[in-house]
Amino acid sequence: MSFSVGIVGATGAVGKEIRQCLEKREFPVSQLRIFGSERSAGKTMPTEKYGDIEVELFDVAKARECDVVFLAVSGDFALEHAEAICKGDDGAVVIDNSSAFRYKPEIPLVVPEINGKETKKSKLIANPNCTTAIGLMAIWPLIQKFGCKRVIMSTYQAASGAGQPGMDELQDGTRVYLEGGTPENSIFAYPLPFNVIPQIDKFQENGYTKEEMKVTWETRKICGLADDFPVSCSAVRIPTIRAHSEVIIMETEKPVDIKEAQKVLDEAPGVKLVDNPDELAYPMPITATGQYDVEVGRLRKSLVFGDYGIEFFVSGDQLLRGAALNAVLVGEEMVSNGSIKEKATA
Ligand code: 11C
Repeated sequence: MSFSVGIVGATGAVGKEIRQCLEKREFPVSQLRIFGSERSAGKTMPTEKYGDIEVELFDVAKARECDVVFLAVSGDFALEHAEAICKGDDGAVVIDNSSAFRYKPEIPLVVPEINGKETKKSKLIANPNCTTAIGLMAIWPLIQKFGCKRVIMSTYQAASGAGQPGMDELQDGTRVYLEGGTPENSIFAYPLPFNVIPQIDKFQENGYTKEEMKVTWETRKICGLADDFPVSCSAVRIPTIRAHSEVIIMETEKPVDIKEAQKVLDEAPGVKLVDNPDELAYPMPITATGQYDVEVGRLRKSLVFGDYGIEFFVSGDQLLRGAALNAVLVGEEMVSNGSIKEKATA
């Protein structure tokens, strides 16, 4: 069985990675269709596996012809078109990377290794925020083993979270800075080279940013926790290119044995345990970049929560586990559970 697959936004940073994940993971594709704006329609996109593909001007009717469509576009675009693409028996499954549908109770928000079964409930699936998805790869196995009373996170987020323009602004600004100039900024609130910025997305009335609240809301929803389960995040932008890092502190219900925690994480899907301080082995953005697995290390008993707490460090590729890989894994799950179906051809 193989499927007609569409990507909307394939020229952006996440869209490119979705196409590459489909190729590398040998997603069963009978036809790959790339949809874009008037600016990119008619251009040719070379692909390794599927040859040269002409970018088609997006319209809902064409997207509906696909079996599954990956949206790597803005929330506004998704809000306008996603439901129309998947509506009815003859619509396509839609896997949306934006935050447009994440907080709607009827739309599954999925990390396949945690709540993949949710994909059976809807033809429209929301892909989580990158920071949430990366952190949960380690948090979820530990919740299952030790239970959890609260989670506190501090993040160190790469420029790629703001897409290709964010990565370009960091690289161009670094060159300017090293030549003695003053870098300009339009994507980030301040110049990012040689700086850290304690703001990602807009400030909310409670003093947290939208990015920080996304981590709270999404952790609760994906892990099936109570609506008031305590999860707090401080999100900080740092001048790295494409892997997010996170310090995570969990207060647990059961006492934590660090060796057991290491074993749990070593066996967890999507996780690479990198935890040998004697050899200076710990997660870093530079080693996590380009990897499917999220690196987890620096595991230690919490000085704050004693036996009932664990602290650790995580680095994961923002464009892969944080976006494209997770979306393609959702697609794979929906192929194997029969939620993505081949349309009958005339
Ligand atoms: C960042 N995490 O690093 C954000 C980008 O909710 O899909 C991801 C925005 C989202 O800037």
